[in-house]
Amino acid sequence: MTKREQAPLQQVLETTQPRARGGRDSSMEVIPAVDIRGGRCVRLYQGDYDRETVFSEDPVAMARRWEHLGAPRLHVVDLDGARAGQPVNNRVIEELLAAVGIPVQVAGGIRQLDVINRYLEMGADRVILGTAAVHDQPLVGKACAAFSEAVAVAVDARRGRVETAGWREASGETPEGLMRRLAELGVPRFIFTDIGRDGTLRGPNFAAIGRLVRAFRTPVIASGGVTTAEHLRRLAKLGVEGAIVGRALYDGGLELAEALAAVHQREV
Ligand code: AMZ
Repeated sequence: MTKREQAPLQQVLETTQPRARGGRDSSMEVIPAVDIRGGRCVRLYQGDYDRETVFSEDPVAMARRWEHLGAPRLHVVDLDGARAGQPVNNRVIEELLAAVGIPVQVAGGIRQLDVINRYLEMGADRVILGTAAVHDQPLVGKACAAFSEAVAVAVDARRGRVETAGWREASGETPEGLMRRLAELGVPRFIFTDIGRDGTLRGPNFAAIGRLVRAFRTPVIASGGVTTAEHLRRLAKLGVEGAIVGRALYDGGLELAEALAAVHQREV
């Protein structure tokens, strides 16, 4: 008997029906980002490798801290890996995965099936494909067939065009165009980042996020510029599945407890 057959009816209904939009917002996940470069926990400004702020020498301790403070999941990016096209900070990510009990999604430099496999074996809950989703769609198809829900695709756009390879190459493709093709391949989840907002504390691109959520039945996690509790409430109303928060939690004055409370109002 499969897990779904054993699940209570309510749960089955929730997982098989399209998400309710506008209102059913208490389930949005607030996901702290742990971006790793040179073994340290950093934030970049608009993804620019020359505009880095180091927040900790110890990404594993940082991950533990977010878990301790109640994060339901973590978003871990190997920034060197995204630029190099292969994992670079995989040792520290392996340590991090061993050190926390909450689900962790891992991104950056994941361009081959065996790399996906290794991260999943290390305990990653999901692996995220960015560049490969633009340039190697057969890989995305194979990954989704082999690992289904453990795969997600990052759609990272600047001024409405998707970028790859550490956000240093423009693809010319629109997020909608890319997502349409990938949804057909069976991608179970998208993570949309507005690069121009990322690390800026300027607020998310609500218009673009709203359009994508309405256009696709595939769940969308929003990223880039999320700074206040009000931003999180608005994202929840748009119907996103989760919101990744980076700089705001590190130096933008947003407490994780406040962020979690903003989207779990019925539970506080
Ligand atoms: O900040 C950056 N320059 C950056 C970044 N955060 N470049 C890539 N990334 C992230 C993407 C995605 O999660 O948002 O790396 C991942 C994609 O990596 P790859 O190697 O699959 O393109």
